[in-house]
Amino acid sequence: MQQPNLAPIPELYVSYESAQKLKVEAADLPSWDLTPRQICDLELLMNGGFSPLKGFLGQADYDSVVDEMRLADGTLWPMPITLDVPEKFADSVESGQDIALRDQEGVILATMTITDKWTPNKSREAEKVFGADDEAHPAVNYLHNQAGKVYLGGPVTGIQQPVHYDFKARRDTPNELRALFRKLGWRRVVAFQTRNPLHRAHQELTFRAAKEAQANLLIHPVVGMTKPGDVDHFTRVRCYEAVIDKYPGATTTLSLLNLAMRMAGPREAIWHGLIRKNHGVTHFIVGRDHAGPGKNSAGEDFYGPYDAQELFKQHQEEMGIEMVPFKHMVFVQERAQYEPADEIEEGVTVLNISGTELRRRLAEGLEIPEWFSFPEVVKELRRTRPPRAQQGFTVFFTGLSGSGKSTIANALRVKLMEMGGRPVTLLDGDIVRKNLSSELGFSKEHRDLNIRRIGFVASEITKNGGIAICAPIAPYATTRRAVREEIEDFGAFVEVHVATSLEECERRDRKGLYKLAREGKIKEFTGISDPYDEPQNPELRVETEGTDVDHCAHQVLLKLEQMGLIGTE
Ligand code: PPS
Repeated sequence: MQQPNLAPIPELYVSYESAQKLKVEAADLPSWDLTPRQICDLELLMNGGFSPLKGFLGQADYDSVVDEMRLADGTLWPMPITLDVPEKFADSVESGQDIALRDQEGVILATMTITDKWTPNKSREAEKVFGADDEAHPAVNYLHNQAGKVYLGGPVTGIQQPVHYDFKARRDTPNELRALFRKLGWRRVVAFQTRNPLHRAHQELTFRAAKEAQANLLIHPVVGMTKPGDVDHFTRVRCYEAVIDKYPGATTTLSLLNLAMRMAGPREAIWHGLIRKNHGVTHFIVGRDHAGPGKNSAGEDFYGPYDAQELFKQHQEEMGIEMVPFKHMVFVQERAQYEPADEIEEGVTVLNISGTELRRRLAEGLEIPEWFSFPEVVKELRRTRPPRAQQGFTVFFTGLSGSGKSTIANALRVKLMEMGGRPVTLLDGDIVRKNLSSELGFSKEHRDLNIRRIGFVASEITKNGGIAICAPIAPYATTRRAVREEIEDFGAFVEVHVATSLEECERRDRKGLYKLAREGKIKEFTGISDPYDEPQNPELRVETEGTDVDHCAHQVLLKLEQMGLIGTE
């Protein structure tokens, strides 16, 4: 079973001449601008990474994949690869019709013949594929809050690969990797999937895995989409390039995979294995909590730590790729080396630094010992993640109209400017609505757009090392979460709930709006005729009743200090 078949795998591209012709014809077709996740999926569909899929799943295949982890013809395939679109676009196209699939700049990458159009039961998909209909799971959150309502399915005709400007030489299609393995004479190859920087423990375990499997090693990190909050792939690739030199020469290679992960644990492990098989790999490392999404909304793990290994083991024969189970490696101080945790006798000193502890040390500028990582890797991580006191961040006030958000935000702005060091920008609800969002009203759609615009500006400020203070009502939890995710890629997001009660806001009625809302003269007024989702876990909740503004602003400052975002001196 480990004998590789390194013959080329079928791709969905047409010849260069046909592609040129098709591109011209496709310009007249209805066209769909692919989302970043769909672009990743399309790339792997077209280059054979998702073989045997020939396009986005139709309804029969979708139902069968969701229920049975198999295509309708019985072939093992664990992940629904679907083209989700909004109802408006779905209503404008029919089964039997061809559509053009474009990237975000409008370049036509492929055409698709629509064979199926349906409205999926997303809760069922969440339960079956991700194990729970719980939006704490990033893919379930995506499914409910980002993906369109309707799915289109049908075969894809590939015109060109998505364009990448970064690390071109490190990206390989399945056929390019197959050709490389043929050329190098690599008959057994073990792949390591990762979305994190490699530290010494990973290097040790991958090296051991390769020795055990008597195979060469492919470091195959995901650079498409990973878990929100992960280290960006630019930094990671620089880290991988530093680590690749630590392996014995000519045993190991590095290639980047433009996959959009779903964090689906056991199902994801099977999916990852099939993708690697398509890339000409014979063995695949499955670790503890493979592609784990973190905790659910009850604070528990979504999957058991070895569920992925179990499921993989059951299917590896059929998949034609063998699992090398991940050994949890720890550092034994007395012997100054990494060893599998389950092989260590009592009484020796075991050292370990968790991901959380590493982030804390980076955030606080603390030492990261050489036994844990390579100096080159630590240097890259420190460049990207300077100590928190030097990073940009966003303070996001949310609360009812008249709760005191703007007043506290203003006081905070002045105090932060007094301290100096970083530029401070206030994006107050009213100011934003005068400038950035002057054409918007208060429908759900418009409020979402308003908050997303604020989030976009705040994320740019945060990325560039500034402080953004936002003070809109931001009544919807899902929109606040989306903004948080966007900003946390670059720095801290500090949500402050200004928890003044509706009764008190109405009693103050500083702008006379509550009266008008009660009289029905203002429609969709937050708290009266439009909902406000109270934040469940804000970084800080401030009560304004019986407390002066200065004190509230001071509470925020203390929180920022406690989070290491501002200096104490
Ligand atoms: S949102 O929901 O976050 O987009 O709202 P925001 O941009 O913060 O704007 C809120 C200010 O607009 C005034 N206003 C209303 N608020 C809520 N609902 C309705 N229908 C509405 N119409 C006008 C109100 O003065 C809010 O100001 P603040 O500063 O919150 O008191």
